[in-house]
Amino acid sequence: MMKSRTLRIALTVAAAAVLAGCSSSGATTAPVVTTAPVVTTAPSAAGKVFTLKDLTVGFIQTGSESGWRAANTASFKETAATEGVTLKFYDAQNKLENQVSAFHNFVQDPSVNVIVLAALDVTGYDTVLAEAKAANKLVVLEDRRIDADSSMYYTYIGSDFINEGHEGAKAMCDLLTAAKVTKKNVVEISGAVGASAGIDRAKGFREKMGDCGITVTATQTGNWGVPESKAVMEAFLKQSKDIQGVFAHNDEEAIGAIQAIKEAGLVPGKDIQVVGFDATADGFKSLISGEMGADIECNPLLAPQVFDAAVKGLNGDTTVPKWVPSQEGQFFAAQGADALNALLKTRKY
Ligand code: GYE
Repeated sequence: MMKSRTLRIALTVAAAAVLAGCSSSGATTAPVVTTAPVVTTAPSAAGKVFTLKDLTVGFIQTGSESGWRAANTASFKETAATEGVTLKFYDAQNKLENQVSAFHNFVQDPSVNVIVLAALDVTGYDTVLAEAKAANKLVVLEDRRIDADSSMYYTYIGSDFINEGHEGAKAMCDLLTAAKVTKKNVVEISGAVGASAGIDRAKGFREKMGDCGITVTATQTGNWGVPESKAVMEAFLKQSKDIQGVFAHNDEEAIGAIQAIKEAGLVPGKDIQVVGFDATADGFKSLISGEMGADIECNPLLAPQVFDAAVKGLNGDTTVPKWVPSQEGQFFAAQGADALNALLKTRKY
């Protein structure tokens, strides 16, 4: 029996095909399965040199779950407007099946010559990736990696989340050492289940946490949001007050944990050390107040690199690596409010 999620995806693809069949003529046509011939836009059509203005990008975004995501979406909309790229933006509202059906529809759409995917999950795209390959549509992954053979997409532009996890563990070690605590019990508020950003940050953190004897005593998803993460931290504190640190997979989750810590009468940054990820403006404010001790940056401004790679791909350039890691750093409360405030003024997110 096909696993329910795979069945749901297959049904979604078939449904999208039927819908595609319906929408064009209005009259119901016989259900077509995804073998319908699609209009191909072979890259580097003979002699044509593609430029940014030739791009019609079908962009499949995860949703709007965080400050990081808002900055990532703005990067695509603003860069497209500046560079004259035609952007067909799709917000999947954090539903995998929505991403799969949008992907299918962009493969069917003859005007689209590049599909850009910010993947909600590491799996679930095999069918539509194969469709895109059959239709000779260029696919670029942005932000998050997927567990697919790299021959199924042109390139992936996004962060080294495992390295971010390493940096998070190192920062937590430094904070706990500076706090002179003997025990190093850390609770984890993880990202949405299935997302490579969360999976890899968790892996990276665990690869380095042994350096100072950290133990992860509890873990639960906060789905990248403040209210859900606050509730998770409240539950952790009810279970045990023997917590010295919080490893939160993004700034919203760290801010939720900070709210719960304060409502429990404890002092974040003193009684419990908090490490977050993204380094958005809200994350910076928590660093400046000293409630968050470290914020591991993750760069959302990826559109220029993605569009440049797409042009190279359409022009048949085979020199672009399969992964282009983002440039990013780390920020610490110890840098001091003045320095952090000065930095904050220079940042776009
Ligand atoms: O950390 C989080 C967002 O994929 C890097 O997704 C991104 C993550 C980011 O919701 O805030």
